[in-house]
Amino acid sequence: MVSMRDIAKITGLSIATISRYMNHSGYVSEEASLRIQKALEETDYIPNRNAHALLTKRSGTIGLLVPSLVNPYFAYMATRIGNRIQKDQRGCILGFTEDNAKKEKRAMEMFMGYRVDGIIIVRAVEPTLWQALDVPIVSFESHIGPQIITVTADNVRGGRQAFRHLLEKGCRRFIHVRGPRWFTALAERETGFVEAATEAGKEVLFIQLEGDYQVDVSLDERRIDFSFQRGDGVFVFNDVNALSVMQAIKSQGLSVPEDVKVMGFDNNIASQFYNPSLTTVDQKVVETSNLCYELLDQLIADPSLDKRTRVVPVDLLERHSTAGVFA
Ligand code: XLF
Repeated sequence: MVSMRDIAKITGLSIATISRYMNHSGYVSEEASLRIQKALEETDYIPNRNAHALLTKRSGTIGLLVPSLVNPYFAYMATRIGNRIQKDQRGCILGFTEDNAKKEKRAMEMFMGYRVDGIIIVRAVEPTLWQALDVPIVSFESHIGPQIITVTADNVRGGRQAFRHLLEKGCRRFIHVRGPRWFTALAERETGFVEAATEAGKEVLFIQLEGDYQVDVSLDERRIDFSFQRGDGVFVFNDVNALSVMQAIKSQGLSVPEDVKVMGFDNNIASQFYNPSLTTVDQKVVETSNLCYELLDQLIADPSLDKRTRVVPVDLLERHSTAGVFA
């Protein structure tokens, strides 16, 4: 493997100059920079990250913690953020909470052990774990504390849009399938849905699911004990769970959207391929992922960055699962 010494030999410059150039840590003339860059390219030089870390006192790694990769929304988010990390020539340490406080703690200890330069945590279970850490953190959805930036979708607005859509579709009963009560985003979605229903003088019925999808949960285990009727409009807390609901509706001999209209929240990458394709509230995975990474990157450079919550706008996306209007 090509070393810094080899680059010094090829360019006729000192190792100190090469090191200053590579670590952006002092003056290097334009002419020398061009010579070094040419030699690096011609030799396919791979920088030694450990040496760089010692010099800059930064590990060059980011900790990324997601609930799991089973839910396509989080899989997409992790891929997108991971790509940004890689593009900036940083390392990524990926951890999974599966919405479990013990797993979250273990991931936190691993990140701190590796001295990561920053952490992005998606749907933190245990806010107190993160509050006292002396490392830049961006949190998706969970409000950890005033010193930690939260990025979240406009969930209340999304809930309101969902209700208005089902109302326009002539639905007669409004059902909200809600997920675990501690997911902040879900409480907000529910608030928007219920507020809009109350304003329209309509009642909301609830179905409670105890978890989001995890590695060992099958559709069968989440059988939904509820009697659906023709004319129902169902708003499910996220897209992947809308699948179970459509399954339950079909198993009762009803069709979506002819008998029951169903919609989700996310616009995960698979929702367009469900049968029927799923109407949903698009919570902009690309913008959200980019924003999380860019904020963390800025925070690493400048810890005094404004810590206010960033809210990403949402849009209703109409597809086949709510097609037609009930007479
Ligand atoms: O935490 C919420 C629930 O599920 C998150 O935004 C998601 O919608 C992703 O599927």
